[in-house]
Amino acid sequence: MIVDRRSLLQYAASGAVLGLARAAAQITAHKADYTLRIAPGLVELAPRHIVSTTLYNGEFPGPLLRFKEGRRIAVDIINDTDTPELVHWHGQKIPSDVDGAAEEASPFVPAHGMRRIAFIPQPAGFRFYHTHIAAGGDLNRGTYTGQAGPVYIDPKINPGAYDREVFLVMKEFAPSFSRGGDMAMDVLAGAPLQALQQMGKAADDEAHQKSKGFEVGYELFAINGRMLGHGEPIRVKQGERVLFHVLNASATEIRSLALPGHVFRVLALDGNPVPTPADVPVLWLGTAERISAIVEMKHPGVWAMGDLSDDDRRHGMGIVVEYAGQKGKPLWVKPPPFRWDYTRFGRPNASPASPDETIEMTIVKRNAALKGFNQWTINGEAFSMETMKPAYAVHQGRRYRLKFRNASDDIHPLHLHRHSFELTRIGGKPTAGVIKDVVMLGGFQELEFDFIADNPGPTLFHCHQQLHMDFGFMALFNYA
Ligand SMILES: [Cu+2]
Repeated sequence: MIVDRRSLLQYAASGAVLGLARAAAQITAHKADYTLRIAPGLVELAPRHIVSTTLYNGEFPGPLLRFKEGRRIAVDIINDTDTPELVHWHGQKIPSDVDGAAEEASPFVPAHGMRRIAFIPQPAGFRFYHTHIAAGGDLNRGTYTGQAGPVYIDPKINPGAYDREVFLVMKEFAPSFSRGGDMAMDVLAGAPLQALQQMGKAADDEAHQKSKGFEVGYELFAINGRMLGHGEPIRVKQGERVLFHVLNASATEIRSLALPGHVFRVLALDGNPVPTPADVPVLWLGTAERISAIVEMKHPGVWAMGDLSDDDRRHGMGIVVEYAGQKGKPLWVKPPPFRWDYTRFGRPNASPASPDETIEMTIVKRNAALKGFNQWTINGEAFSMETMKPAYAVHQGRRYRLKFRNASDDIHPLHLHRHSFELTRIGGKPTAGVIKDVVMLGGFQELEFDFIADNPGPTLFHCHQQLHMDFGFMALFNYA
């Protein structure tokens, strides 16, 4: 078990010393609204592929938790594993002590212990929960495990312009390390910037290690814990309007999704309604991103809805969509090339409010600098899990613009805890009105988003790629 000094202190304070007796008393006093039990278990991806990993309530994905906006809930988190755990409530505006991140001083759920947390779910929309444990070089920890599940916070008023909802959780299993890996290409709109390419090259030249660091690859791929063709198909009728809530629960990968002969009408990104709903042939999702999109079922057949990567789809990344009365093998048709452009969902011709302050962050990769792993720096500094030193102080009520410059070829799904942000410039284009909590920053590209400091408490910012966050790509904001 790897626990750093500070985690150990928090662990001691939170649970191990006084936790169990008090926790037991809490449980008997009243029942929580929800219980999440963290324990090892099996996932049958297919009859020949049954994997062992850590799960919530013995299933993958973890149970769909439906909350009501603004109505307080209590959750008992029971940890039946040998290591302390953290459940992070991704995309919610809640206090630091229940958010589920050690860097924000949320207490751990002790090994073989429990913790009851309570909070008021907000804002409405598609969120999720997942472990926030650093994995480092251990592929049996963190988001490499099966610890992820969807949350839907029902708004007070639901427009309901659809016939039914289907939740899809995309996730890989059986990870292993390799030297280098394939980078997703042609995913995002915008072009690489020369100045950033030169900066990246300078960092490469400076590196002691000439080889690239380790990357993670996977053997098995699944939607809702089933490989393509091995789960129940999504059974539809002609004319039906199906609202898909798609979550990329990958630890490290960018995913795509297409349904041959159909288009997705994107209504919400990361659970937040977009100003301009638009039709797209393909969904692209960085790690931890969510998309809510309606598909009008008007092309009868039996289809493979799946990832554009032939290799990943053949190893399971897909699900069958079957029209009533149709039979046969599911058909896959490759869609034409399509680059993801967040600005198409923004307010047309709108300029965002101006910020009170702008913070610039330049991201550099140090090849294989940490025992074969790449190290990541923001403005020359890698985040230290030892000191957890805050990098920025923010003032309540102020609007901050974060300007990112990516001097690496990797796409980074940038995530801010406990706050939503508004995209203001991406791929060289200004935009407004797109509210998110994760956004993909393209290789050698720039991106800007604004957030309002309206939820006091330590606030973590990081790349959601597990290898990047574990090896330096994090920063902590404190309220002054
Ligand atoms: Cu990253």
